Amino acid sequence: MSLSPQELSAATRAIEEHQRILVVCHANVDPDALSGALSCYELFRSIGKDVTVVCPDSPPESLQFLPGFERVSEEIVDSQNFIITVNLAAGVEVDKLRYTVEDHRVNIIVVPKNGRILPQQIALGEGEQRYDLIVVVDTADLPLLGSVYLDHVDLFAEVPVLNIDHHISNTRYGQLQLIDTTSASVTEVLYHWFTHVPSWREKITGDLATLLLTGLITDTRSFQNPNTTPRSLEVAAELLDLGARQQEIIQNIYKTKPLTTLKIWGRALNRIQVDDRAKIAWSSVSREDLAEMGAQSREVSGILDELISTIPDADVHVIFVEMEGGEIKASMRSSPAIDANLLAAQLFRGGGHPRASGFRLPQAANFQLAVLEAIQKIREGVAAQRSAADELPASERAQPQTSAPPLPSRAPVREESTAQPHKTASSFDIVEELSGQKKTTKKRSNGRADEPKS
Ligand SMILES: [Mn+2]
Repeated sequence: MSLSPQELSAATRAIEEHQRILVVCHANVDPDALSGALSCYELFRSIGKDVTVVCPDSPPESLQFLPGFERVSEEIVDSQNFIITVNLAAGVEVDKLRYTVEDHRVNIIVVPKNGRILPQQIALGEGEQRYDLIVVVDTADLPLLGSVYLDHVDLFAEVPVLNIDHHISNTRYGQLQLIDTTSASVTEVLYHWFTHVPSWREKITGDLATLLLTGLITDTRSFQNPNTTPRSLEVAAELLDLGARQQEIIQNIYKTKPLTTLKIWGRALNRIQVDDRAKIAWSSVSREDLAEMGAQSREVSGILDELISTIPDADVHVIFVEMEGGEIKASMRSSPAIDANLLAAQLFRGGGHPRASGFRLPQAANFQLAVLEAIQKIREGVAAQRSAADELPASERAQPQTSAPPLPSRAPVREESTAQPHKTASSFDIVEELSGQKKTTKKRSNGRADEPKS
């Protein structure tokens, strides 16, 4: 679904009519979300708005090259003015105003030039909100903002929300929406919007073009993912014309990895195992591996993509990581022939999307043995799905990937949700779920403090 001129001009009007704009993006931030938020910062600032960018957790260092990175704060400061009004009687003027703070009391001292001020002349009231518009980028649903939303539900209820996204799973929250599910990245949506307004188009600097191109490159995985459309390629070309620094993006996103990350990837790739008959490929990283390489479990994120590109023939790819605390975390991707969400849910009470899911296993005395037991279960689950599919008429079987419409990648995923309906997702949807054991889920209603990816 593309954007209508009405939607575009309603969003433009919202920006023009508001002054104090809060821009937020989802927890476990990815490059598209962050560069989308910073693109909004750049553009809204250039037309004279007060803009605050909040990202619920600290963005990865690899994104430090993004123009405006240092502007991002982690928390919303929603302190509000409290106003004490003194209604002056006719002819009374104020001479001096001072205040003192002592013992948790604020004393405001108003000295009139003449006449008197009586207690009944005083009125109290709340000042205006610190923000008058919230712009949410790349986020399919408000709870995916993590603490930024959960700790400030009132703010989101009181201030109008503009919801800008490209995920098919977007719940269409907010008073205004710019949702284009045919766009490969949220920055592609932003590009259409920014260039639709002639006076804004002129404001697209090399920095802004670089931000917009970053989201497009990363969400299409350098134009490799099936969500890449002819239009995305055109947008990329136009952004280069506008001065986007493509080499800088590639260098920072793809060519710069800490040595510890390379070492732990090497260990995991070295340990790939393949069951040719069941078409399952897996690898594992133990606590000892992490300690030996001086790596952290979140650095394992991204290996799954390597696994998929290394062994494209498998129907199921799984990576097991023994977390620092001993619990085992597994991430799984599947070809269209297998429902990864069903496997995770039925076998391990995990969940996710049909093509990308995750689950957890309790701490085990023998990590490798626990992995092999899990693989055995997956083997049985895969066999059960295949025989069920064989009983279906051909028309109801899973369609091959080539016939699927282009999908936005990297939906912020509620990986273990059971209440959510299955949503469509590309096979690259949850690249970062391995790093997702952060604080952002602390208030989840199901109380699983360690649940990944809010
Ligand atoms: Mn995105």
